[in-house]
Amino acid sequence: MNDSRDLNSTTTAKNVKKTITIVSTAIIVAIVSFSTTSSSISSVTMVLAQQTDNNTTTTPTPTITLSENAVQVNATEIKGYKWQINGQFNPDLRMLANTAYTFTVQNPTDSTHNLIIADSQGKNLATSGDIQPGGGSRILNFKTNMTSSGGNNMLGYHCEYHPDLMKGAIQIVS
Ligand SMILES: [Cu+2]
Repeated sequence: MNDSRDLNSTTTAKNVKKTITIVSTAIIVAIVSFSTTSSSISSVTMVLAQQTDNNTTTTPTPTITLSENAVQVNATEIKGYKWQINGQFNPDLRMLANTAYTFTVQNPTDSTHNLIIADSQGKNLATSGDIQPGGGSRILNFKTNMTSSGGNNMLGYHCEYHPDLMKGAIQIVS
């Protein structure tokens, strides 16, 4: 019994070794074929950088393009208050020029929030008004202008009551 078990484990060990060799070779081949263009190299570098970030506490800010007029926004409380927009936490937004957006803002948290879109000088352009805690909901309507108007295509959003926690940048793109 012992002998056959040893034989089995030796065979298994050999198979594992063989599999590892095959996988390593496949990875090397993949890296070599990725390295043939410079854009592939930078994407590999980006993946490596992201993995480094995951090992620390830093999470890169997601950027999403709002290609639909209707946008769902939720106030959330996970390690502090954050806006959740189309499923992402405090994302930077790309909004299309000359487009009317309707933000539906819901607040299931235990604190009042207020979604504000402001220009780069901090001037409020649109506000949802106070959204009551425990399930309150408000609509914020906002129509973007041309990207070139006054060179002011960088905007931002935040909460009036938690401006350092619930915020993100907005870029108007054509
Ligand atoms: Cu808030």
